[in-house]
Amino acid sequence: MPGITASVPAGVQGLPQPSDNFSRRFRNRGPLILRQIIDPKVLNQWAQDPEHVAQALNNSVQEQKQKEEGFDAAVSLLSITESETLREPLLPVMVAEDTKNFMDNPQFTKKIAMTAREIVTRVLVRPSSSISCDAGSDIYADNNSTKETSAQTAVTTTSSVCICPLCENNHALDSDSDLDPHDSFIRFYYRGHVPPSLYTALQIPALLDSLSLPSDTTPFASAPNKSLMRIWISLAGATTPLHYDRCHGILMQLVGRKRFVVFSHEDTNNLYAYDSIAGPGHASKVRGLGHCFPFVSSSSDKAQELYQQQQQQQQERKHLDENLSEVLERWPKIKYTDPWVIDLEPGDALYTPPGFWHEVTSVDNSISITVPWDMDASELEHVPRHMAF
Ligand SMILES: O=C(O)CCC(=O)C(=O)O
Repeated sequence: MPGITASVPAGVQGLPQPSDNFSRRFRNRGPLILRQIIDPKVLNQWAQDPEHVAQALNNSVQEQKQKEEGFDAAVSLLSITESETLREPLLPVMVAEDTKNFMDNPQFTKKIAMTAREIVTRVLVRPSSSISCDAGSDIYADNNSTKETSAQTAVTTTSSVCICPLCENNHALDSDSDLDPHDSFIRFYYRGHVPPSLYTALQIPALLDSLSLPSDTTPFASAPNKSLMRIWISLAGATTPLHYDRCHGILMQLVGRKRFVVFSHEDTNNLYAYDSIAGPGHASKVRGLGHCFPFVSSSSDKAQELYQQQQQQQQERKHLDENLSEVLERWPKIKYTDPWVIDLEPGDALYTPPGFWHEVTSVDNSISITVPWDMDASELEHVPRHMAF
């Protein structure tokens, strides 16, 4: 690997082992993986009962709409059939012309409206292919005015054969398309609130209980900030670009796999952060990190399978190295950083401390939820000065 290696943070075994591990390990305030912590019954319901998911989303939207007036004015202008509009509420969904810029910011994404059923069908019932690997063709990194030209570059680049697991079976999104929500190749990301009905449907209190969080320690001594809790529903390949949050967060992975690339706040000076005046606060210009590191492949004791795995790993390696070289060429200071690469499976959870940078890529079609806790006053006193909190 040229110039940079990635490590994996401390892990905590999940159920059924009793665990005060989280409590003990939490003191280092780094990211923590909790493997297979989520109740398999809950997982099954989310992965295999699309009706349950659609219903939970519909209820959550109705509930949220009662709280907020006009959740998105643009929604009414969209070409959704009348019968759909009458029968089901519409959810605001982010679409991006590439897959690497899913930020809730009009500079990076458009909003379209889809019914919960449409979202669930695309994510759970009719799985789509994953993205192409165009790690080097960042289209919005420095200047939005490069958008048109670079989007064309992205499409050209996508025609190459990719081996990275994030890029298998690609269908490129046509950059000239009008981002039609019914286009089966459109890439979308739904990020929704988790109002009380969804909180119940997700059995969040039980999930949190199963994490054995240290209840005498900040932040877990107080209740999570429910207003910031989110459900994340994405197609394979969708990437939330590198950013950091002001809260402690636990992401629970319900459906599909997700890859995190995480950096400590100590790496901030080498992460090409936007300043919050010229661009989105708390975000970096760097893209495509998730495409630079190998995936852990399943082990096998059969000689033929092992041989095939080795061949594939060698090819992957070359491809990943090329991606990394492109990233380093464009953002050379990345080589001074120490990333953690974390691949989450359904049933896993990840704790990310405030101020830790993370880029998140959906390896498969994915559903996750995040539960945030606010920093307390004493933590706020120790926020590094170079970070915009
Ligand atoms: O899952 C994602 O795409 C992003 C999650 C995230 O940014 C977070 O957990 O803070």
